[in-house]
Amino acid sequence: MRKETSFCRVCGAGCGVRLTIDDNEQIVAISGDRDHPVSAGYACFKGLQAAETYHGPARLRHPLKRMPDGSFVRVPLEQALDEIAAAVASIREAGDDEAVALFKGSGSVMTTTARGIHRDFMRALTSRSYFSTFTIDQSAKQITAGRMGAWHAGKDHFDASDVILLFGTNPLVSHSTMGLLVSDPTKRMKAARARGLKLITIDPRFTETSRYADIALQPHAGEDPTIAAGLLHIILAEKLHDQDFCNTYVEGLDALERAVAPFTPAYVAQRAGISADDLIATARLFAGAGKRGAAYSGTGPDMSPRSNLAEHMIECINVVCGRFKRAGDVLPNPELLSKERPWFAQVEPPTRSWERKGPGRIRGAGWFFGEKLASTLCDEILTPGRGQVRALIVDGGNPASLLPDKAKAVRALSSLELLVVVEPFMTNTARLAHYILPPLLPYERADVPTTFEGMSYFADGWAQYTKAIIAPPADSELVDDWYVFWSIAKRLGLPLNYGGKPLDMDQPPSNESLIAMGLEGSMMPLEEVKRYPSGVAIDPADMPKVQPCAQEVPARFVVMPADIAEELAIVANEPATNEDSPAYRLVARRERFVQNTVGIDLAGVRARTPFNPAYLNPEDLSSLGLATGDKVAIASDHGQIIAIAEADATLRRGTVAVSHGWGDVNFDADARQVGSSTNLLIADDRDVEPINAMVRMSGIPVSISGV
Ligand SMILES: Nc1nc2c(c(=O)[nH]1)N[C@H]1C(S)=C(S)[C@@H](COP(=O)(O)OP(=O)(O)OC[C@H]3O[C@@H](n4cnc5c(=O)[nH]c(N)nc54)[C@H](O)[C@@H]3O)O[C@H]1N2
Ligand SMILES: Nc1nc2c(c(=O)[nH]1)N[C@H]1C(S)=C(S)[C@@H](COP(=O)(O)OP(=O)(O)OC[C@H]3O[C@@H](n4cnc5c(=O)[nH]c(N)nc54)[C@H](O)[C@@H]3O)O[C@H]1N2
Ligand code: SF4
Ligand SMILES: [Mo]
Repeated sequence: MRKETSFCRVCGAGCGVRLTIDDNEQIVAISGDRDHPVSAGYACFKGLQAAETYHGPARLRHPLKRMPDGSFVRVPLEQALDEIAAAVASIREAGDDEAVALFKGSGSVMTTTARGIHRDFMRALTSRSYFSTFTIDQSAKQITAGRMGAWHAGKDHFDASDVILLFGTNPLVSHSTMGLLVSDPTKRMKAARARGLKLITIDPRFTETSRYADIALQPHAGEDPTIAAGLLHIILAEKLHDQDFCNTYVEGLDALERAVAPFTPAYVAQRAGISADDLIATARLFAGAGKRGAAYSGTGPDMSPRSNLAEHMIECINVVCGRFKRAGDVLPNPELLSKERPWFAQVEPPTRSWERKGPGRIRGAGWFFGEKLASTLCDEILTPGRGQVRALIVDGGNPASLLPDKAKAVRALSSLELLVVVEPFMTNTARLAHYILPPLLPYERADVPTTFEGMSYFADGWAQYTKAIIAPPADSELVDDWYVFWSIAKRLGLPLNYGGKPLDMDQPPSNESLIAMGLEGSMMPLEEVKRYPSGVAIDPADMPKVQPCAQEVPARFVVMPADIAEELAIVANEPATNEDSPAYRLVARRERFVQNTVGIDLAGVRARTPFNPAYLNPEDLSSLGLATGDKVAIASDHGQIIAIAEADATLRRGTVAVSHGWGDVNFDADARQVGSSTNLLIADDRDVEPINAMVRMSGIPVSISGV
């Protein structure tokens, strides 16, 4: 029996953990590590499922190959890689490099060496067919930065905030609001409230986070552009904005003021189904001289219709109020494992990088931050012609369950000439694969926490290194994710870089050497990080101070570019009605016990949450003549699903909340056994946003009936 220290990698929070491991290399206990500088003993339900994840019957332990009759047989790793490389080579022989694609899922984001090799692998193949979950998540944020500009030093820090405004994010459950609340969010929120933080949540649901709010608006889903425009209307009319900041850093304030003029409190209240007084109170609580603290958003606005517009208008609130770190402010959360960089009190001007790329082959959709758009993947596979995706490698993702239009996703993935899935479980996607290569799981390999190239994901500056603390199961043949890519490149005779630096293609590198390569020049050197097994926080004396604007002529935020003005005008001309037909809007939400589809296969998880219910306000439920546990049919203009109803008084009426990722590839399977898939309700080729082709994954009009 021994004790080991590491950090959890089920989600990006990276909580410190202590594991007790017996002489058979079995995890017998896991708990939060009290010595961790950030999580300080906290760990959530998902992270505590490690024993079953690593040693339970659902885990795949050998590479598998699908036979013509659909069954899977074990195949030695090197043979699988030989066959995969040969299939890739034969597809490339037609001279179309784009035919080989990669889908990066969230299950490889927390693996430093996997994340580090994906783009280099695609460069080696000279294929731009790189897809990830980024473009079915919150890429509206990057579009906003690309159209409006971004503040180099970032928003006001949580700890220095007087007030925080949250649009459609529930960090107390999701542990994931960028730079705001990640690990141990409830304790942190309580501490902030105790020191006087004011909190506003805007969410059709009175969420776990709303319990700490001074104001919790519960609007109709999909009205964030209206609500944000309404708040701007009040802020500018009542002169609650920061005029000095705007004078220096904002271009188009007058145009913004004119554009939000139609969004009167009465109009917004009517549309969003909230009270005008509450909207005014929200603007007054958030804005005003001398206050610090920013507006944040999550998947709510970024998945609903007009997500890019919503995100732009939300960020405009921060801009007109100047809620950014200013020169001389301390920046408590630099990424210690990224290269040290200065932070400036200045605007990074808009780049509109996507406009230089030209349209792609599906529906004229373009490229976005070096990626093709996830909502076009199915048609990239199904549409013949040059560039058609014929081979796909999925690393740590479950696109069969998580792409919009699940029926089409299953059809597309099933039609591939080669589907390789690097995946520890028999997921819906794995079932469709020609080869499944199960990876080592986090505690079986060395790692460092996720960094996002200098962006501050965490609310704190901290770092940790973990060695592999547990041996892989006896009689298993597992693979490091990066090794799959190295091995294929080697067999194809293609030189491979890692983080831009060439790799030895004769001898495989070690995981450790790749980690060291990735961290060259990091703010905190790897050797120093290794001295602290429980992790290390930045010394307050080393926290960087934001430097004054270094631009000769300060760049400005462009708050009302032509495309935004045009879209906002369309919204302003829509009638102020909230009479929905069909009667309900389906919203996306996260569940406490699973991380997307991670955990769905575990008995310990199923005991807590056997399926994903359709949550409805109890009054809606009784007006439908239904009760908790009844089957309901939910129909959109694209499809219909059967779900199990559950009363939830936290939802506003007219809203049905269902989490994503559940359901089988057999669409007739019993919802009580397998849950229900909202992606059967979502089209991937209409109701899409400009630029990122983001689909409508929340705020979906649906009708509901008993079955
Ligand atoms: N436990 C758990 N944690 C997770 C995940 C998980 O599956 N489970 N998933 C991870 C992933 S991949 C991500 S991207 C993050 C997401 O992190 P968050 O964005 O914080 O996700 P949610 O907790 O679903 O919060 C979104 C909220 O938006 C609300 N909402 C829905 N539609 C609208 C709308 O139109 N407008 C407004 N204002 N609100 C709306 C929902 O009611 C919900 O409360 O969470 C991560 N963390
Ligand atoms: N309708 C609807 N669709 C959605 C969403 C929604 O809210 N509604 N949310 C969207 C969002 S925000 C996201 S991020 C995506 C998520 O989409 P995905 O990232 O595709 O989904 P996950 O279920 O997180 O998949 C992670 C996979 O990685 C595997 N895995 C776990 N650990 C490891 C590891 O160490 N190595 C490897 N190789 N694999 C590992 C897991 O078993 C799992 O199958 O879904 C999107 N789709
Ligand atoms: S919050 Fe995330 S990192 Fe922390 S224990 Fe839970 S799953 Fe693991
Ligand atoms: Mo996500």
